[in-house]
Amino acid sequence: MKSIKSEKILLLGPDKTTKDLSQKLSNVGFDVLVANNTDTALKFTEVTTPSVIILDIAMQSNDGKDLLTILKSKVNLINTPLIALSENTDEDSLVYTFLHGANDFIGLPFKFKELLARINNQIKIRNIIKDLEEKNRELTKRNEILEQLAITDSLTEIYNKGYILKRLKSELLRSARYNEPLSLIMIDIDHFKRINDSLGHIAGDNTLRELSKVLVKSVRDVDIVARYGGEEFIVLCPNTSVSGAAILAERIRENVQNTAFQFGNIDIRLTVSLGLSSISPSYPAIADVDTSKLIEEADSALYKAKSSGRNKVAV
Ligand code: GH3
Ligand code: MG
Ligand code: MG
Ligand code: MG
Repeated sequence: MKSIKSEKILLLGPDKTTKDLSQKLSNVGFDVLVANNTDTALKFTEVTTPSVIILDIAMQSNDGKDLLTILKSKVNLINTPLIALSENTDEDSLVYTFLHGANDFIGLPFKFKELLARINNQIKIRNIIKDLEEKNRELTKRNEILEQLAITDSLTEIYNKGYILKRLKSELLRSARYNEPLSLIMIDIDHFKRINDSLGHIAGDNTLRELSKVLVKSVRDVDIVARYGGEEFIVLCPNTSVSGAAILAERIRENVQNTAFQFGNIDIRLTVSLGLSSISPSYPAIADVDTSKLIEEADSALYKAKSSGRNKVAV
């Protein structure tokens, strides 16, 4: 909790209200700013956000508008409690004051100890709200990080299997809705075991990370790249026909072949095999297509690419 000394009070009202009160508030340690007219009051609120505003509602703005309403509409004062003072303590005046946003009310002439208790109360409430807001911001941030972690592959930092399967489902529905094709490329590194066997798992892991970067660089921003399993990857291509996906797959194949994956001072050379599957909008009842069907078809195409010599694209 802040010490009372650092709490700033903006005291607004005619001289007869503020003169004595400002002295008393200063004496108990508040940092008091006094304004006897609307212009000065509004200028103060531009440059400082007080802990509490005390307003004698006898004070009106130059154009006769209610200063209470003006202050309460200011964004930077949204969390600043306002205590209204008034000689009118009849029921209607009280209701009006609270309806226009006052957080508390005290009749004039005020009793100083009562006012002080009410000020401290408002500061306490404001601090609780501030703490809650801070905690809420932290939780929101933490949730965002957790949500990101839940869909990210920890080794390569691209999307993980869980995410691509979910996304595949939603992209299928989207394709059906907008009458668009959808393609999927399954990628498996050729003879990857040899890299682990000859250079060790660290080299293997490093290569998987570098390969992911090559994949991400090879595709469009709207394509989704994920690690599906150990050294298998999926690229999901919305609004892409089989011929478009074949061009992309071929580009990926070439990019991987032409990349030297550095590990220490060793240049690791790799190739990948790629299997394609595609759904065209003319496909009957595209929305009913099981997501596993696209994966199975890409998988068997990948098997063809492997068995026909690797470093190939197959449909
Ligand atoms: P091919 O695909 O060409 O048939 O041969 P391959 O040697 O790549 O065989 P396979 O696709 O079955 O590859 C599996 C190997 O990938 C086993 C393992 O050594 C390696 N691997 C899988 N996941 C990881 C991983 O997270 N890190 C490392 N370093 N290696 C992995
Ligand atoms: Mg494999
Ligand atoms: Mg294999
Ligand atoms: Mg492999």
